[in-house]
Amino acid sequence: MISKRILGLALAAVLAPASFAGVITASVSGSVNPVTATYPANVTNGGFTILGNASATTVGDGIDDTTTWVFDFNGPNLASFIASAPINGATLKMTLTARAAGVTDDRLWIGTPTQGAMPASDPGFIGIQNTVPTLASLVIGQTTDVQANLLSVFSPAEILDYLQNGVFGSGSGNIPFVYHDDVVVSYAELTLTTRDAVAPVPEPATFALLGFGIAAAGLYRRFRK
Ligand SMILES: [Ca+2]
Ligand SMILES: [Ca+2]
Repeated sequence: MISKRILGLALAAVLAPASFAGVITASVSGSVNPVTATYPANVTNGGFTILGNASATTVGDGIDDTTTWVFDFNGPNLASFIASAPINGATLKMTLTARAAGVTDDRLWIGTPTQGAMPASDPGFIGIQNTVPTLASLVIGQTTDVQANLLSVFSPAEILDYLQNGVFGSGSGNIPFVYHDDVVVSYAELTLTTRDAVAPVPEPATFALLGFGIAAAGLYRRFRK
């Protein structure tokens, strides 16, 4: 019978490759049908905060809304990830439900709404229509997964700077986003990679490693006797 300690050693042997520093992911989730409120009240939709404005007072309906969120990368892998820079991949995935025809000129930027409602001159501004080719084909009322390569807009050094130092007072390890304005954002995920990124270990190999770990632990125990 394997003691808890030996099993722990075996699991550590299996988990060591998985704690690799070359990939970090942060995500935020919410409902595709948030509750609504009346401006100036905000709507909390899971990890998203939805802001309205004085000319379109229903907040949370996905029409002329400003949706904000923070990707929080703080955790045990952040320091080792930063040490493994330069960043060579920054993939943003979002689940969007289009609510109005104006979706085709929607915009997304890194920052906070306190920077202004739609800071087209902000260095962090992304013309999402240029980075998400599927945006122009979004169908009103339909929920669609879209993807953007942030390295087509930002340099690896800029992404690293945002990650290390925060953006507009967000604090290090945090990258805040703003989406404006004619969708409900129900999911957002940002995955950052460095050259050290490796493919996940397939399950059969994991089991093989687990077996190896248990065998190694057994040998170690026998050796100590
Ligand atoms: Ca609205
Ligand atoms: Ca729009």
